[in-house]
Amino acid sequence: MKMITAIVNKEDSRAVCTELIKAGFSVTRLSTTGGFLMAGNMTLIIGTDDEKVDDCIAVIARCCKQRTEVVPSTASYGLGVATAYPLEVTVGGATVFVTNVERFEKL
Ligand code: 2BA
Repeated sequence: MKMITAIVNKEDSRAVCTELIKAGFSVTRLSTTGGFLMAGNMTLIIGTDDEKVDDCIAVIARCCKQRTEVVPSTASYGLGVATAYPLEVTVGGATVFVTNVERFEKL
C-alpha cells in the first residue's frame, strides 16, 4: 500500500477531490500554508493500493493547473538603498509525494 500526499492549489481542490472520490479513492483534505508564498493551499492524503497510484496521480494531474503568482520582492543597491519589484513565481499544478505504508488499519 502507498500513501500519496498531494499539495494542490485551493482553487483546484474541490474538483480534484470530486474526481478522486468518483474514481473510488478515499481522500482526506488538510488546509495548509506554503512556506514560500505564505498563501493557503490544500494538502490531500490518499491511501491506496500500489497498482492504483498511477491512476490517482493521473486524476490529480488532470484537475490541477499551473498558475503564476506575483509576489513583492526587494533588491538592495548598498548604502541602504533598496527598491521593490514584483517577482513572478510559477505554482503547481500539484506537488506529489508517494510513500510506502508499513501498516494500515481501520479500528
Ligand atoms: P510555497 O512554499 O508557498 O511555494 C510556492 C511556489 O514558490 C513554488 O511552487 C515555487 O515555484 C516557488 N518557491 C518555493 N520555494 C522557493 C524558493 N526557496 N525559492 C524560489 N522559489 C520558491 P511549487 O513548487 O509548485 O510548490 C507549491 C507548494 O507546494 C509550496 O508552496 C509548498 O506548500 C509545497 N511544496 C512544494 N515543494 C515542496 C517540498 N519539496 N516539500 C514540501 N512542500 C513542498
